[in-house]
Amino acid sequence: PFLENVMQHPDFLSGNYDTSFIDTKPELFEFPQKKDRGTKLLTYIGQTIVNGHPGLVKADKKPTFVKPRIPQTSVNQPYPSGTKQILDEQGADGVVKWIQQQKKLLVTDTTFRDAHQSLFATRVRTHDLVQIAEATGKIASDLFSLEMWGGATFDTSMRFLNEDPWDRLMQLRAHIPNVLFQMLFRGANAVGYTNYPDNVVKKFIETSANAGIDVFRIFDSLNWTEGMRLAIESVRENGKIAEAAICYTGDILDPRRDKYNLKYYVNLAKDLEKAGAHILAIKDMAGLLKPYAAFELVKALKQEIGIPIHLHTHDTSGNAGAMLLKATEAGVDIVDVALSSMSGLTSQPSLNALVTGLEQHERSTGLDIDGYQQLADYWEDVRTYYAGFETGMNASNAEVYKHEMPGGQYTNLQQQASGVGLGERWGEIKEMYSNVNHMFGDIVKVTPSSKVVGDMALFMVQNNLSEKDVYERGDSIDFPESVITFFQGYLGQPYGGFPEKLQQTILKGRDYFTTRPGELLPPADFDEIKAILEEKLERPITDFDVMSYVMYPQVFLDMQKRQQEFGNVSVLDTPTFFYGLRLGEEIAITIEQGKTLMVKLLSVSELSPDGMRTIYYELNGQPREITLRDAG
Ligand code: 3PY
Ligand code: ZN
Repeated sequence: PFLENVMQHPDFLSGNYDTSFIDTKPELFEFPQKKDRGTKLLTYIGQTIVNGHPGLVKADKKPTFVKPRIPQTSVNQPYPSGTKQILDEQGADGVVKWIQQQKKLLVTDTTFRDAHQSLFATRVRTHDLVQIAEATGKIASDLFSLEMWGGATFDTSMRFLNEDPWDRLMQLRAHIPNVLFQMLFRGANAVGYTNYPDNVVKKFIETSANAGIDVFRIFDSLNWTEGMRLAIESVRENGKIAEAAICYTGDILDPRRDKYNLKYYVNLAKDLEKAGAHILAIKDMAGLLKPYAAFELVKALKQEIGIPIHLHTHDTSGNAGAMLLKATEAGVDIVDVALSSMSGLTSQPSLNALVTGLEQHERSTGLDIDGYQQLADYWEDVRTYYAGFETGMNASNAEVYKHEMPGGQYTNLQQQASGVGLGERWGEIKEMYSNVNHMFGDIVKVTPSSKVVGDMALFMVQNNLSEKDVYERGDSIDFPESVITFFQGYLGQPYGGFPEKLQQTILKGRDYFTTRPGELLPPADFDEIKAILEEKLERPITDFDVMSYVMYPQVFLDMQKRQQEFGNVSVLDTPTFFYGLRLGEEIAITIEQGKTLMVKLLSVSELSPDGMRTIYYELNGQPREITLRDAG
């Protein structure tokens, strides 16, 4: 009967993976008529001129931007060999051995993934990554790795940028053949927000390994090893590097916070080493690891485990630079940093500052600082394109030690709060976030568990509920869906278990998992999904499409629809993508190698009585017009 309940669960029926989702939503397949590529792009640009870009305040006029400085590297200059060659020639164990032979501190650059995820809502487009890819491969060849995929990028590239995440991965791989590519993988939640059946997790890893990922940083949002084993094994089976993470929360130096003490982390690390991790990651997603705590933690781990240690943090409090130095003294092998112009605050600390700060030290990184300055210059210019998505945080803030919100969640939750009219009560929400964490039994908070805490905090503030109200009147309260499924064990089991009374109050007799959801969820039928998509979309469907669909069915199909209407908008430069064109402006759009469209904006008509505007262009010298609705 339990399994039956699972199958009847609304989450399952609405389906993250099964094909019933397709049957219940025929409107998803009503596509607009086929048009040529030029018309589609003119429609997109016109739409952006008239109605602005979703999520951006509509500008009266397209802002002006400087042309990004791209470091000059010669096409004839070969790519220096790097860590990727070590993996290809000596395998994952060869890389581990190589790391252990290094005295210098090794460096991962997160600019391509976490830096922009944490600074401006994961909005960096493939276009801007590809422009700097060759220079990155040639200049940054002595990095340990580039973190460049996974986490929120998979979802956002489809949802907001109309881009295929797989295409980004393969384009970057083609331009950077020498440095290890690293992704963030949410264990049983893959790159989504809930547990997937085991065959989905395995297939996703296999597909990304084939497309170019070398290092998989695997974490579980509750530090539940059971949720990570399958991913670790699958990465190993694919000959890639399994980096398993302990997510850091609390404060090991504070005797009052004894749930997550040094012993807890050491035991977890030992479990992950036993489970087959090649590297251990310390994932400090909120930036709570204090400098002297880092020293103690890294020192203890170096004594207790035999695999290399890779440290990830966020600089929200402003303490992260100091923390990295203490971790370096304690013997950490690899650290995550971002190019200076993409560093600090909710992002990672600065690569350039770390590299120069450690010069002459016995563990100096040996990286060429002039080259990295050039890469930072490029990102300084490109970052201005995304100003409309910036967090608005101007200075570091040590309050993070109190609310413990991950770097990537802070501004999202703030947005969510404003969206439901609670912008004014942000202070209360932060405090409630901390209370909810306490009510939930002090849990690890990272995607997706952090979202559950955020949803509950918002819900309580919105409905003026205190903790006492929840216990006393909980039977008559409809809690948010994410909170219910969390207490049903859909994200796995928290350390120390669920608080029983609250679980009963929230579940109201519903069934719940005590084992791994992935074991019980029926496997996805990839062939069936492929066949149906092929029929409905009337085009050949790749394994990549199938995986995108399985992760985010609705988002994937919405994107297909927009692609039918607007074509491949990833060929547009970013200012045009966000702001359209200025009157009289002409751009060249390379739609495929050797095929360029010249597009010039001539004029935009007044609003017609039925709410339409006509945009007059020149396309390759010929007049063209597009008429569309002004949403007002
Ligand atoms: C993600 O899962 O996207 C994260 O960055 C978690 O820290
Ligand atoms: Zn992070």
